[in-house]
Amino acid sequence: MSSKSHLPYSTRALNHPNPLTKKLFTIAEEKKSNVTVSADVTTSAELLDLADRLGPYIAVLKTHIDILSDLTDTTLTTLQSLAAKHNFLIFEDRKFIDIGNTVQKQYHGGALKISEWAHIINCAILPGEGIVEALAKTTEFPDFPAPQERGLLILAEMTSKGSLATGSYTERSVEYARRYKGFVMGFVSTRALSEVGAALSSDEAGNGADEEDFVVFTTGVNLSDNGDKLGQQYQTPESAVGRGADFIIAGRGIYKAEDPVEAVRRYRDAGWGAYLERVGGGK
Ligand code: S5P
Repeated sequence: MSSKSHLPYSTRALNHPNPLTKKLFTIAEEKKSNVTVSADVTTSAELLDLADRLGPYIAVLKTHIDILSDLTDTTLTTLQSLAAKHNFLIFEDRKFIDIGNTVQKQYHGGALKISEWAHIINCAILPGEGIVEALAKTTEFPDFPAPQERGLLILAEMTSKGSLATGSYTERSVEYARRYKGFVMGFVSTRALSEVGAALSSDEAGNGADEEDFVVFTTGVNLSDNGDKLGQQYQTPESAVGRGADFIIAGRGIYKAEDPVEAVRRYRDAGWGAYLERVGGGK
């Protein structure tokens, strides 16, 4: 199985079968940015301010919407307008992890109405294949908004010390991604998983592994720290992209900086430079 990470985003966008992945690569190319900012602030004002100021420099804005102390419908509609204004996608880092019947209700409807405003969501596969199937099937509900603009990342590895998402757990993540690749865009992982995928037999769904092109989002990216006191472990944008990240996710390195706009530009330059290096500098 060949990884597509040596190819430019524009080439990967060209014939990509998943419309949201295609859009994501197109945005990255247009904005010359592979940065996802993890906007882990706790008020709507801070979140919307960051979205507006950092919006021009990012491909994706990642939220933990349930940490906002004052979430309203206006927060969500304004966030959507800012995503349209600055051309970025919204990734709600809800990490669904429950039986199918429950995650469908958490994703579509409920207090957070995630399906209405988040282009990208993620899940952990601890419950088994059913969680991926249930989330994918939610997009077939008659009142599901814009199924072409919704996608899932499987959390195949974690950056925290002692993470148990390793070995066969990570292999299963790749296997489930292949079975539901109409909805699964790729992974949150610390590296490209093409080697892990190669270790598996070509999948039962009959999808040729050579044809697949999953996106890798790598979190735990920071230009100045090695980690925090609660087990987070960091790597640099260069290291993450070198290991196969297509999109780098940085939180505190950007939003806690004295000047978050200056910081996001540094992460963008570092991430883009590493990407150009990886694809041979030709683009
Ligand atoms: O393995 C992971 C997966 C995720 S999504 N490790 C992580 O740190 N995350 C998330 O990335 C985490 O929930 C947080 O929102 C962000 C990292 O933030 P930072 O401030 O440490 O850059």
